[in-house]
Amino acid sequence: MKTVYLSLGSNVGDRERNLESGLGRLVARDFSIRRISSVYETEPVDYTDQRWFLNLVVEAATELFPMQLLWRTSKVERLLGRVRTVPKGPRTIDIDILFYGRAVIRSAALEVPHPRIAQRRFVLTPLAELAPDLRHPVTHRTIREMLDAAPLASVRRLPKPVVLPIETP
Ligand code: PH2
Ligand code: MG
Ligand code: MG
Repeated sequence: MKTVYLSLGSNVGDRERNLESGLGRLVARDFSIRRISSVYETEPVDYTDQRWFLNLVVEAATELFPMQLLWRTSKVERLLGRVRTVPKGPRTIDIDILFYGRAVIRSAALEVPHPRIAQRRFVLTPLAELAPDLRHPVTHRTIREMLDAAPLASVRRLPKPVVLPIETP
């Protein structure tokens, strides 16, 4: 069983509902969600001419291997009707693998830890709620240290948590 951290983001349609249904569809016998951060409304970065995002981070336990986990997250993105148009542009749901235990993977299909964690407050802020002392396996910096050094960008915590849909037995 590995502990993994995933980042979810949505900026198209009913953003909150997209996050909830994305979480619900990830869950299976081989993937269980342990903790969910607050939801943040975040200023778009990289490609800035788009709607603000809702972002959150989850901690999960999984028996899936990294590529199997990537197939699962891609499947959920497709199920929610994600269409790839502009790179880093609007999306109904984006699910990124941030950390997979302490594994370091650098392949064409998958890079873990996610290569842009240290630059992204929309990832670091929710992640710091769950695991402020988690260390990056390559740079050895903690989440809190990365957050303190990250470029400024607006992230606002929303008061209402997302609700994980009840699992069907
Ligand atoms: N995702 C991106 C690019 N920019 N900006 C915010 N605020 N939130 C995101 O999830 C996001 C982004 C590419 O995946
Ligand atoms: Mg992304
Ligand atoms: Mg992605």
